[in-house]
Amino acid sequence: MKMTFRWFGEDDPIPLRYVRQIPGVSGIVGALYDVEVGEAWPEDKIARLKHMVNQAGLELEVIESVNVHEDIKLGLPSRDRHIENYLTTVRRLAAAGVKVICYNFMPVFDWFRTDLARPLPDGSNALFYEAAIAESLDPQTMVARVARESQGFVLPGWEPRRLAGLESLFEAYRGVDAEKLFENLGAFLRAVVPVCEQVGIRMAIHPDDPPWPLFGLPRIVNGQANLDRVLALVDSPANGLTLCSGSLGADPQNDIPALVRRYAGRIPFAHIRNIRRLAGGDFSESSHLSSDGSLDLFEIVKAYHDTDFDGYVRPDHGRMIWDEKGRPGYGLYDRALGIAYLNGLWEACEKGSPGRKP
Ligand SMILES: [Mn+2]
Repeated sequence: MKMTFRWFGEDDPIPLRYVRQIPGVSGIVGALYDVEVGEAWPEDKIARLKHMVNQAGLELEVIESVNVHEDIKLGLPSRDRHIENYLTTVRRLAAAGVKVICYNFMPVFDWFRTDLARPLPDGSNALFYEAAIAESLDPQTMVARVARESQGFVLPGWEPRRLAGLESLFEAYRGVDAEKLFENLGAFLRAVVPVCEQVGIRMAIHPDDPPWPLFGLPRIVNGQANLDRVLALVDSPANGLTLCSGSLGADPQNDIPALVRRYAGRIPFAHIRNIRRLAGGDFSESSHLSSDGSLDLFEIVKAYHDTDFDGYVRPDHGRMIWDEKGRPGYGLYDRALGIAYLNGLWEACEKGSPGRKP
């Protein structure tokens, strides 16, 4: 297991030297945030990011995300040009030493919450999903709400550029149901995975978050049956999952330790965090501690350990604690606490296993 930490580049309020001081962290999960989705990532910008990260004593082996242009998800004729650009980016990232590319295939919206700073009983705050609000608001209002609550930061997946022309995007998705979306994902993977195999990159699709349809848009990366299908689209280790416990775990049907065991060998990247499921489909993000949420983090880490997981891990999101100001979900303190806890669980698994190395 290689422990990593997501970092948003030079405008991230968390300096890399702080990240370097979190015990056990070997690398950054990074991205270029100033390249238009669908364009090829320039070599000099990749090199600059890598240099910054390496200078801090950290590795840059995981990219989250290289976003997929909506034309590819929609299956428009213009997708070919965007896929070509995607392949150029894949080759350039491989040349820079990147091993895993996380991406998602969610129409229009990326992850979705109704509150970015819902107070918790201990005085901290966290991302929160309230089903009644999600079901009653229109997409435009929702986008405005997220922008208002984001503390002045641009949130990954909610870049204003990406959400420009929301109405025409919704219009374009009218004819795209889950089957069509699967078809379009298949076409994308059949083009991208062979190149990844050649250059030593593993693609890792992030589940839909939350794992159910929103605003009438289809979602197809949300549970065992569909994950089986995604992996079967191209049967290769280079077609893998970012197994996100918090995203999939919002649906009580998803048994995370069982999914970890089922997909062993096809999980190059693990997001491990907890959530607390509430009545009516609501859920709150929580600290990583098992007793603070609905997921058993020990059983999840044990499933990775039992299946000889040797991929990358990140603590995904954290709460905002100790009056920290930052990107919702992406403060330093609670993510660092999450890492310390995951390290502890992993060490306990190592030393508790019979036949462990001395
Ligand atoms: Mn995640």
